[in-house]
Amino acid sequence: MNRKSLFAAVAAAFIVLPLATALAQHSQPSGVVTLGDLEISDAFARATLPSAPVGGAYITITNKGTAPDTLVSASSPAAGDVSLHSMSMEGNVMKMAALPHGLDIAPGATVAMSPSGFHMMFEHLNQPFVEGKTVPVTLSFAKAGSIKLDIPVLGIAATGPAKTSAGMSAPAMTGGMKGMSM
Ligand SMILES: [Cu+2]
Repeated sequence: MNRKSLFAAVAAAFIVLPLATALAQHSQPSGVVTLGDLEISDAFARATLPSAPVGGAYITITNKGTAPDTLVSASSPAAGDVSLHSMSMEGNVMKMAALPHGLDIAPGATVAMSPSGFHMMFEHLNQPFVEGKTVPVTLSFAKAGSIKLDIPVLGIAATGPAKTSAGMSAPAMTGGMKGMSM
């Protein structure tokens, strides 16, 4: 190898390495996942107490396309039933309701689930959600189709995905699910 081709090889290594790192980050569960025109990001679930019958998980969906789409359903081998819920304050009480037609994502819109808003509700858990583990979930969209995610489980009072800013917390929900009525 002469000096010129050695230089080329070293230069190539420096160009390729950052690219490989970027690709590796792209496929991590906490990163952005693309499904058709949709980008799914910021997935997290809350750890549950050993005897808790329900758990919650949250994702952010961005519709980069020009047509509306709908998250129709979610399912998981970790729970007997997964449903899509909304949450709203009624006086001092959190009211939770199933979304009868699923969760709409308008073209260009970003819908961020959170413990104080839209969420995926896991009922009849087969086992507790353990911090540091993941929960497998299959999401079905009306247009984009289906995708399986492994959602990272954070702390029992997590209010946002890992590395989120402190200002993103939801003060109304601190202290767990107290004051919530179905
Ligand atoms: Cu719920």
